[in-house]
Amino acid sequence: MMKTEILKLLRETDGYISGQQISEQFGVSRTAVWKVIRQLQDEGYRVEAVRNKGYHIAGSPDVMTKEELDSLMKTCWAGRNILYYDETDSTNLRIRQAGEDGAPHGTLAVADRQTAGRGRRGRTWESPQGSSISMSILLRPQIAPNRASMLTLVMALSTAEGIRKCLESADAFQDGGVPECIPDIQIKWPNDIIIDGKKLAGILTEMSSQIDYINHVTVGVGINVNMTEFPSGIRETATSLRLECGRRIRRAPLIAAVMERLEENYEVFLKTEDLSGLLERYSALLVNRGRDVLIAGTGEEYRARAIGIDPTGELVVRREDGTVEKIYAGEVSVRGVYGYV
Ligand code: BT5
Repeated sequence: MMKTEILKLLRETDGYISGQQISEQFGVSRTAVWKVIRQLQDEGYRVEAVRNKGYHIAGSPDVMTKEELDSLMKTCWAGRNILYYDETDSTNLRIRQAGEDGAPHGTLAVADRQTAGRGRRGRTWESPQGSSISMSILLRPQIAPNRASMLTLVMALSTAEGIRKCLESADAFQDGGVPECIPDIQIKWPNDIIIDGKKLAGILTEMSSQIDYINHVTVGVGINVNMTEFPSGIRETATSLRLECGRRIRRAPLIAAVMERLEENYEVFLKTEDLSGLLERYSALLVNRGRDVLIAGTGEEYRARAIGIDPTGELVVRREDGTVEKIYAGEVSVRGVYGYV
């Protein structure tokens, strides 16, 4: 479609491109080009026209459709087969079903809104319409089932890196332009993405397996993008990119950026079937590192100093008596001693 092509050209051009150049490139009249530009403007794209210079795209709306996602995806397999829903119960459930129906590795379900978004252990996840990202990817790793929990950490790293990378590009913002400062995006082991002590995103990994064989894994990510307020239960602990950056963010490029990071990090993970190749980058983003944490969940609750993670993704902590222990994500929940982190 010419509209998609012209849009792509405008995005790829730094500065201005003349109507003449566009019409020559596509072999159409300048009036035809002008009509497409008008259509784009009607759809909300901020295309500026300057006499003697031409056209320039200053900002794009937050369109999240299958076409928009497909056009931005730069990966080989991650997010290459997209199932898009304006509304669904939970993208993790859609991917579990797709996995059972034989969908390919890398299939990605994206929803504008979830009616039954899920957290871990039966908790709920808020995913309101128009302002959040709810997505789940289908993975078919040929690894032992007891290694699958590490995929949560692979996704956490990819989400943090993808968000950061996206915020560095003008394409991320509805009004164009790059931000003056990018907030520190950190990881709270094992599955939360944090900005300034508040939860920006969460990850839920689920698996269908035999005793020694993985059928498939679903890794779901929820990201708070353009929300300006939260329900009372999470008002103190949740944040969004819009609240942190003060700007409206486009969701589609963000999804594409996370998929790009995931594809690369997943390949690194598969080489050793653990996190050794990702440890350095993960640890650099680990908000718990060097801090006291409260460990709860296996009966007794105790305080310890988090040291880092080991290559299998377990949190390494030192207890007050000096003994070093490893905490497996499935066993416990870790809370900061001072508030949420
Ligand atoms: C998580 O659980 O953080 C995993 C969230 C995974 C959500 C994605 S969205 C796509 C896919 N489809 C799904 O159905 N789920 C996945 P957990 O660590 O258990 O945290 C849940 C807790 O976070 C809740 O009990 C609330 O306190 C809080 N919470 C709920 N919604 C939130 C939000 N939008 N932002 C921040 N915190 C939230």
